[in-house]
Amino acid sequence: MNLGIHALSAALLVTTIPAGAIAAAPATASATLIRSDGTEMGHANFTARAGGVWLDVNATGLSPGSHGIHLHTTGACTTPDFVSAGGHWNPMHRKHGLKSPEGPHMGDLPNLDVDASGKGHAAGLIAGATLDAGAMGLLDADGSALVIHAGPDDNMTDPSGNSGGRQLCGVVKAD
Ligand SMILES: [Cu+2]
Repeated sequence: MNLGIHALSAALLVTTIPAGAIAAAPATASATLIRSDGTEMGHANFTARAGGVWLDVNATGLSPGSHGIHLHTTGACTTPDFVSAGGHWNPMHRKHGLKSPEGPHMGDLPNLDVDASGKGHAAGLIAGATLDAGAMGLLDADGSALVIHAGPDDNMTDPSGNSGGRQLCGVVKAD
């Protein structure tokens, strides 16, 4: 009989804990954007949500106009050229370009609009991405990086959209 009473007590205990108290906090990550000399020029926040990862990015010191912006496959931003970040993050093995019938890369994002003061802000959902080390995770073994380019992405040309050199780079790091 004692065993039965203990089992019942345990069941009641579990059911009386509010659901919110045992739910994990939303996973977040961030990236500090640096330019070729290592100076900080912006910040990005990543938040896990249903259906993907929400990205919110603020950057400065860019030329006014449209700039390619992507998630790249390696979490390394070695100055001055940021080639260390590798190619676009592409876990689905598709071609580059939001307008490409064979695309896009998971890391392809809409061009960043930069105002006359050199500042740009963008926010949106990276559908299907996760903030973990899984197959669709931005925090896999070699990480990932957010890169902003000198020119606009034509949303078509594989593998990089002809968006020019890499101006800002930030390694995605779990908060
Ligand atoms: Cu890029």
